[in-house]
Amino acid sequence: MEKKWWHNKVAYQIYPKSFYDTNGDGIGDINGVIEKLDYFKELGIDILWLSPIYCSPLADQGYDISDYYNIDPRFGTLEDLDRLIAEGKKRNIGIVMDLVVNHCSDEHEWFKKACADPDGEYGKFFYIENHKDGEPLPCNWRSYFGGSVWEKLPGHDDKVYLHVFHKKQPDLNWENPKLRKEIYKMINWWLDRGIAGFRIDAIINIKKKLPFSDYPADRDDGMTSMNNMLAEASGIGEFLDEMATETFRKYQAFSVGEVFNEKDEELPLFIGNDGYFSTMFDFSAELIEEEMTPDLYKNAIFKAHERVEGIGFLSNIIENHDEPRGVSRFIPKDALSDATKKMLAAIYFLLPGIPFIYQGQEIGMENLDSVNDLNELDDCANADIYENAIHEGLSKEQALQLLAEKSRDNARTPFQWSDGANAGFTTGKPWLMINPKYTDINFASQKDDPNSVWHFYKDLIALRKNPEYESTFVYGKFIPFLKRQHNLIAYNRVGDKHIMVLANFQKDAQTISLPSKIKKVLLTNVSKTPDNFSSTSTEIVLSPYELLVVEMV
Ligand code: TEU
Ligand code: CA
Repeated sequence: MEKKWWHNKVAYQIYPKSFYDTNGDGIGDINGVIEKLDYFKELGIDILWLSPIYCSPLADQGYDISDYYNIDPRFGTLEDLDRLIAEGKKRNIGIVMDLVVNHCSDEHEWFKKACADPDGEYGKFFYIENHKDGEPLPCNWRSYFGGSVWEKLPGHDDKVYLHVFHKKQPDLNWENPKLRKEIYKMINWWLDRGIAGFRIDAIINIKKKLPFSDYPADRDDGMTSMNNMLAEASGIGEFLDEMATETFRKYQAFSVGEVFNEKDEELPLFIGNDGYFSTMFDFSAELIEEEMTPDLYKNAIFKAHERVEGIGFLSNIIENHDEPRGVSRFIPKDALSDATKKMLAAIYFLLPGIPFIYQGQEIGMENLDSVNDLNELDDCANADIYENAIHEGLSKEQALQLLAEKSRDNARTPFQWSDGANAGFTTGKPWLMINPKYTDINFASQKDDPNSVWHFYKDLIALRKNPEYESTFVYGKFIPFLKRQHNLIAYNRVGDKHIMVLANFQKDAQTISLPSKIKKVLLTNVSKTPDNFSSTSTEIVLSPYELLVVEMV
């Protein structure tokens, strides 16, 4: 594998609206990120990915962009962003923007022009079809947020436009070379401004199976999940290769794709040497539909990494702004503690690939315990989850409970800086409720406690970057250990050094036989001290939920 500058980096996702508010309007801002740059420096972060801050009506929290060349005034100005880029550079922190190009906002000038003249140049930037009332729609695809993907084109009773997400997110027509050129121009404009790269949103959706056609209904609304269409759409590689050549490759830019349905044979094209992207997220654990167990989690992440071994780098996460909190999802409720949060952190963080931390994860932020009313929350995806639950026969209370477990808002409540007013996030009224757990879980209470979750993350990053071990963590082989042993998540990283990660994911102790003796304990979730392991045998007993990261003889 060719070495690239991003291989040894640690990345962090900021959800700007909920990160830190500096002017008291209840909305996090770019200045808030600048103020906290030393926080990231101290933690050891190299790359900061900012969820969208472009001009937007915020129908889908900025994933609906109305001007790709400017910053939404609620987040700041272009000058603020330039300052962030410059201040980041001083600290060796690269800024990564979110690239949302499957769709734009219906308030973007392209869409306004398309509405004014659907047959003109900008009409061809979108998917606009003729449709008369009473006739079937062009196809029965269900949008990701519920309801048909088709919506009446404003001002034209006889036309509809396609939106696979919210109706305020019309899909851009990638089949049109003029549109593609506009996108590449915009990407390069940002790269010229000095950003380190992009996270590429919802990119698998840019290739549609045409002509539009129905798939078998999978709910009694007569519609079909987008996945059915995506499984049949082929040819996305031409778009992605062109985009990479016209943009990222010219700049050696970092690019991380939101991709989750690639076929085995496509992997080298996506993330191999000079692939379409530098890396893509590993969503294998997030996609598990059954009730979560340690074994399911292990099998998913191990399989994902065995699959890309020798080909390229995955980006590892336990959560993002679209998921409930990782600790609430992957750790059984009765076992949720600082110790298990640390265990989960080490398991995913020391896998091959690029570790991403999502804002608040490093202090162990959890899901909401309950939701009293739909209005307490914000996300445009909530209504579909709620209504579908009611439709399936759940009570109102059960449907709200489901949202407390599944809503994307779990990850979007403001960062818990302290146990003070509004968790120290704002002096004003926060745009979204603060998670009531902020009095227990907050940064201020953890920063001086060497046994806190926050310090564990700091230690984890420092360990991965320790010159003695770095090449093993970055380029060492990944070899699962005792893969079939129930509730044990264990693997070897083998390079210049032999390192093992051993996690006993259960409430009983568990005995294992190691391939050799332990030379040194590098990290544990039980106590901070042991430098030399006293064990003289290769058989060790892991206590309940014990994590050990060790160097082997
Ligand atoms: O998400 C794309 C995506 O496919 C899903 O994770 C999606 O959020 C989910 O199915 C809806 O419940 C990206 C962004 O990460 C997400 O925040 C945006 O809403 C979406 O694209 C549209 O831009
Ligand atoms: Ca603000």
